[in-house]
Amino acid sequence: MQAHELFRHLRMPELGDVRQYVRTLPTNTLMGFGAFAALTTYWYATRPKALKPPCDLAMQSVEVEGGEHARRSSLLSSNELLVYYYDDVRTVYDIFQRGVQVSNNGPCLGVRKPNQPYEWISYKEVLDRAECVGSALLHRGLKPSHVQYIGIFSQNRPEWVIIEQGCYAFSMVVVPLYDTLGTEAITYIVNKADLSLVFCDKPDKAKLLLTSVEKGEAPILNTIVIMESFGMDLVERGKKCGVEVFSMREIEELGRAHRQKPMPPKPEDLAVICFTSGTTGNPKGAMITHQNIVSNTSAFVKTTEKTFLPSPDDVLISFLPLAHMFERIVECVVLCHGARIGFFQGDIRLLMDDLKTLQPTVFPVVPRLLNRMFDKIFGQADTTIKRWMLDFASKRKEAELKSGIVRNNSFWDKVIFRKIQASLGGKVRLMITGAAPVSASVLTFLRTALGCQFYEGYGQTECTAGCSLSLPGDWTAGHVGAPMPCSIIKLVDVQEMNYLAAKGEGEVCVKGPNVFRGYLKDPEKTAEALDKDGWLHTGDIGKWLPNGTLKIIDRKKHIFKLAQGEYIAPEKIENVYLRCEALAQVFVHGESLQAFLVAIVVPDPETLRNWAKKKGFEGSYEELCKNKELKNYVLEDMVRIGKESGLKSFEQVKDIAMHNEMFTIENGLLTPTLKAKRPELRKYFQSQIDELYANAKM
Ligand SMILES: *[C@@H]1O[C@H](CO)[C@@H](O)[C@H](O)[C@H]1NC(C)=O
Ligand SMILES: *[C@@H]1O[C@H](CO)[C@@H](O)[C@H](O)[C@H]1NC(C)=O
Ligand SMILES: CC(=O)N[C@H]1CO[C@H](CO)[C@@H](O)[C@@H]1O
Repeated sequence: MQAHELFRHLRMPELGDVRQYVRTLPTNTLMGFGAFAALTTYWYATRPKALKPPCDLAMQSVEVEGGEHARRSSLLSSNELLVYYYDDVRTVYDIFQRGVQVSNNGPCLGVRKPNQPYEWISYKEVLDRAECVGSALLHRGLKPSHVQYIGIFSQNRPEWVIIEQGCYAFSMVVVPLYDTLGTEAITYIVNKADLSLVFCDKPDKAKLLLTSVEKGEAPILNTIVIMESFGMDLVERGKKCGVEVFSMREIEELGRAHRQKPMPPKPEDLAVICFTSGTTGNPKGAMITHQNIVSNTSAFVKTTEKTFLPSPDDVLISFLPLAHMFERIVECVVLCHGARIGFFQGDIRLLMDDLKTLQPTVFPVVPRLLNRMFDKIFGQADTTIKRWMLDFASKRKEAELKSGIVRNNSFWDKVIFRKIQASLGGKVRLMITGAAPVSASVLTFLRTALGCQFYEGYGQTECTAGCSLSLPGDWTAGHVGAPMPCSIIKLVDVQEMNYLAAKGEGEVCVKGPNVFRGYLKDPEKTAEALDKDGWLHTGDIGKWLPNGTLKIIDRKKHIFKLAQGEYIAPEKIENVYLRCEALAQVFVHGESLQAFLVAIVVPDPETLRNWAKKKGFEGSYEELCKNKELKNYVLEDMVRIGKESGLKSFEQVKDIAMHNEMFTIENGLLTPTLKAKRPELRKYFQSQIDELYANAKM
């Protein structure tokens, strides 16, 4: 490079004079200048730029007038909440229409076969197929109405979006079904939502539904559409129990032959009924309108507009279940801007390969996956020095993050983190996590290692995925950001746990256009979640931090009183007892008519025999579980650990029963998220519990 070219990089004025001067300099000095200029150029080119936050981060939320310490986003200029961002986008149907336009009919949905590149279908093609599906539904006698519910029982794939858009084109409502609900819950939903037609991806799922129909448990179901190929035996089997079985292609062709003009929904119409299985009883169907979805999507766009607006060049990797609102909202953000969605192959073990092939720019994640990534990175760093380097590099970048700088081109990225970034395809510029809390150290490390904008949100299905989100520029962890522009958040006293709104702590309650319309045909559960003023009670305990961000600090626990009036939080006690080496699971039970607690415990099949041996007991796991003397040793150990951990005497159990079968999702004692179903546990163990109380009285 010539010296005068270097000077041009430095953008110095009066270049003519300088050139003149340079010609008169000796060569050595010139080389020195050259080196200096090259370094300066490099420094300029890689100079970190701070992401300009959209507001003053010192105060990210503002108190709303009218008391109750409720707060709204400081991005809003008044208490008027954001309902939509683009004037012409008020429904999910509009979202897709906008995508068709801004992408100029670009690629929309992509899939790949094993070891192949992605193949794409265009926006118009999706729209065309969607309208065919919708027309076919009308032809089959389904009504273009916001009380017409259509089941989708499938993993993420293009057909999911096509069917969904097909339903919206004719104002119908989508009801996602998913495996982890379990057969019983799926049958329950088919009946509760009057699903006469369900789309399935695989023949297995169709078989599961047919079995319910054959047993007479789902009389309403009369049509199943299967996306993948299947044998004629299924059609025959369906015929016998009055269910017509079609292939997806047949349905699309039927619609093409009887094409109808779309009859799009209104913003206040239902779009989705999202069934979630809670800790108690049957699944609940959260009724979510088009406005709910659009307001959430808009709030996300509004929050990140200055730092991340997707363009048709953006690519989302779709692998988190579409049955949940979190993924749906991310897809809406992407589709609204004409960007692309590439689907994983359907097997999470192939995700890394899919990422490398797709090279996504948008990568939504859940904490479970983040933890796994974190463990893997440190697992692969097999020497102390490598781990130390990772840590050191992360600390250097954390210092930059604190001043709002997000980048992937620093020295540390090139030397340490490039491989990690490349494993995600090497193009990621936006990540979002939500759905569950993520540890601050994991989040901060990954923010530094991946060098992309990485948001953390908080929310639940009932407020359409989220109600708070971290603001661009605040890359600190340990909070869930400020209220989204579409919601107000207030904290409500939970006296028995000593959280008071006046002190900035309490149960998180949310209001706004993203809050759902209640549970399908379940006024009782709706009343538990939504109060008469429209506040959604989340059951989470939050705390306002001084800069107006929200921190989730606890969960409103299941709490009850014993006969003398002491408050008991059984989960806390269970967590203490779980430290006993011999135990795998503990269920603590108490009631207001009894003066003390009892517990059902499941000894750990892996450690029990060893543990018992030390106390002088031999036998199989089952035998040991029945051994009354051993039981006394276990109880003794529990009480010892309870005491060490500071349990009060009324918090200690007085007696236990040992059970030799784990609480699982299959036996109905755990939720799909592995939380204890307390009322079910109580019912299941009623006789043991009665016996424990009866024995104690003798
Ligand atoms: C670094 O970030 C930029 C902008 O966000 C992106 O275009 C680029 O692909 C990223 N590079 C890697 C290796 O992740
Ligand atoms: C907001 O407050 C929390 C807790 O005090 C802190 O960790 C975080 O750094 C603050 N954010 C900013 C941008 O100052
Ligand atoms: C109100 C709002 O916008 N909430 C959520 C919308 O969806 C995103 C992504 O799914 C969440 O992170 C937000 O918190």
